[in-house]
Amino acid sequence: MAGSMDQQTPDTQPRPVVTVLDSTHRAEADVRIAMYREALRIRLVEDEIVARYGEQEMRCPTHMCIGQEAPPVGVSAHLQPQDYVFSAHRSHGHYLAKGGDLKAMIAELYGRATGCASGKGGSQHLIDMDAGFLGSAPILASTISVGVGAAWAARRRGEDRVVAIYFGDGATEEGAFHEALNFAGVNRLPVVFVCENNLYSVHSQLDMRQPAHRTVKEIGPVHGVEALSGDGNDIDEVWRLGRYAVERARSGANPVLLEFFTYRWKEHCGPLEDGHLGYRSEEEIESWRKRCPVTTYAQRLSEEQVLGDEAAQAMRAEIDAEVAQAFEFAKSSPFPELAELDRDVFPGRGAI
Ligand SMILES: Cc1ncc(C[n+]2csc(CCOP(=O)(O)OP(=O)(O)O)c2C)c(N)n1
Ligand SMILES: [Mg+2]
Repeated sequence: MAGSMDQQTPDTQPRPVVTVLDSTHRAEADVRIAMYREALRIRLVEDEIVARYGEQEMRCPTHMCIGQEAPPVGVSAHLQPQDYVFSAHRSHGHYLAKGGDLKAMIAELYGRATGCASGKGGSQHLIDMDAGFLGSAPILASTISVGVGAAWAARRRGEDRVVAIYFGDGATEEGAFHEALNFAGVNRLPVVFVCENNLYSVHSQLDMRQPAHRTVKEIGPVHGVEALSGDGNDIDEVWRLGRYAVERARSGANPVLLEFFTYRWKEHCGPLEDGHLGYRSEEEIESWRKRCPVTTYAQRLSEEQVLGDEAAQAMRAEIDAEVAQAFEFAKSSPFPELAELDRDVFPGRGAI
């Protein structure tokens, strides 16, 4: 089956890959500053959602990515405008890092007509076709197979396009994940699978759900997908592994699975803290907070004299203004017309 498909595809000969995994390698200063800026921007957007969620004007379920800013920032730094990104329920960072429109995202959370899904999708259904963010959907692993399909289409059309697909550790327990990996591995599709392993699926620990001593990374090679893992709270490390993976994928050498260890600070869904629930300890939460991807990176850039205090403050003021404008835009936008209700919706049995 794989052989006959290969015969239909355009040239699939891998090109040489020049990137090496040198642990001392760092991005240029301007790229590191841009990555810090994007991580801070994601954090400040999330903080504002948290601050305003209780006003009950954002009525959609919302999964915060606070604490998990490094993977989207470090991977997207290597993506081109024509590349695609797919994501799942915890997708704000992925959308923003790929260049998704902030105003349209906030308007979507407020259910307004100016939202990126016309106000009908909410936080879990973000999309920005212009930015190459082809969408988030909360059915676990569903966008993994759609993303692999997009990579297959790109290959068949001879397009230079890498597809980055983000998902959590819980999604790796879905059959669709394994089928998608296998198909991408067999056909050497230009895909970077990015697993944000935050150790939990809702309130279940990883070691209650998956075999002891078998990491997510180890699933890659059995499906013909090269795999690497690293510190998902370290922007430089994510950048380094992301660079290797995107180049491997783009060259046609092979798809790559990246497993990044990171941590969600807030409750599974919503803006609150959840240490009192008892499924994880306050000590564990605190230990990860101390390794905040945004502040630790700010400190490193300051120590290495890449970013000075004044420039950092100016950057923050700029982002604060942008975030405030996005919320003003959302709140002053109209709700969708009633006629929007069944537009862009597939009619099923019993639909109006
Ligand atoms: C097929 C499917 N089963 C169950 C759910 C309910 N569900 C929503 S999020 C979630 C946990 C996902 O965990 P993970 O993939 O690790 O992502 P995280 O929330 O930790 O970022 C579950 C079980 C779902 N959305 N889809
Ligand atoms: Mg998880």
